[in-house]
Amino acid sequence: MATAAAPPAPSRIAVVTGASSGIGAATARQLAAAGYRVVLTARRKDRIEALAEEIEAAGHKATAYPLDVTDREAVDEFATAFRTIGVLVNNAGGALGADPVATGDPDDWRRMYETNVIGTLNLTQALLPKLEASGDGTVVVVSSTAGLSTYEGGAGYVAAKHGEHVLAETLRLEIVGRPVRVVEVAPGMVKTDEFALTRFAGDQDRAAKVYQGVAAPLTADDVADTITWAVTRPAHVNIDLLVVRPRAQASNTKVHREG
Ligand code: 8X3
Repeated sequence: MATAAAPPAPSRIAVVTGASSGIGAATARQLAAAGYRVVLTARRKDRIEALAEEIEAAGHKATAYPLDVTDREAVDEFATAFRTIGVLVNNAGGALGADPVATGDPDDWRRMYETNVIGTLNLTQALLPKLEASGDGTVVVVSSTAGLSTYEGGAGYVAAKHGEHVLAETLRLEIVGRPVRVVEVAPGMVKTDEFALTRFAGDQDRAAKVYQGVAAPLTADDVADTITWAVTRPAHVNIDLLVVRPRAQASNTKVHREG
């Protein structure tokens, strides 16, 4: 029988990137409820401050720190605020466009690589010494099922998410023997307020079509739940990779739609 995970010591800090909405915000709420002092980072200061207030009002610990994960200088400065960190959740990122390879915008591809891969690299490099200093750290990479197989119109995003997947797999090899786990959570179809809308530059109709007829796409809370579960396993248990999809989605290209 697995040993129950001990609740984290009150000083344990969990840093969540992209905490202003969706999976990041839900993860911050759930990790705070699990006993972590959460540090919310995102570019949108007002959003993370409001969320930190909400979490504090619920009796948990939260602080907001505005941060652009692609700004390495700012990330290094952020890292100086901590002596040790228990958990880093690399969630910031997202998709831009769904054009075929033949016509995709190279700038979208670059931006996706920057936010998803370099953003994760920046935070992981800057905080790894702090995670190690905690004696039991966890790096979570929130990738995607797009990091494991491709689909038409997805190449720019798929390439970036494959990059994140490779980062997680390689880091796990490189730091084995040190007290830091590397966990990858790869969600499939998750209906959040912003993911599809951002992908389609605010086009509500195109965004709505992503989920059309799907009885129950995953919610941000479903994914936050899997992240929190993985993080709160006993320290010797490393959940390498969790693939999470709604029941209606058998693969990136096989989705059951009603009507
Ligand atoms: C989101 C999954 O199918 O839109 O990461 O690429 S998908």
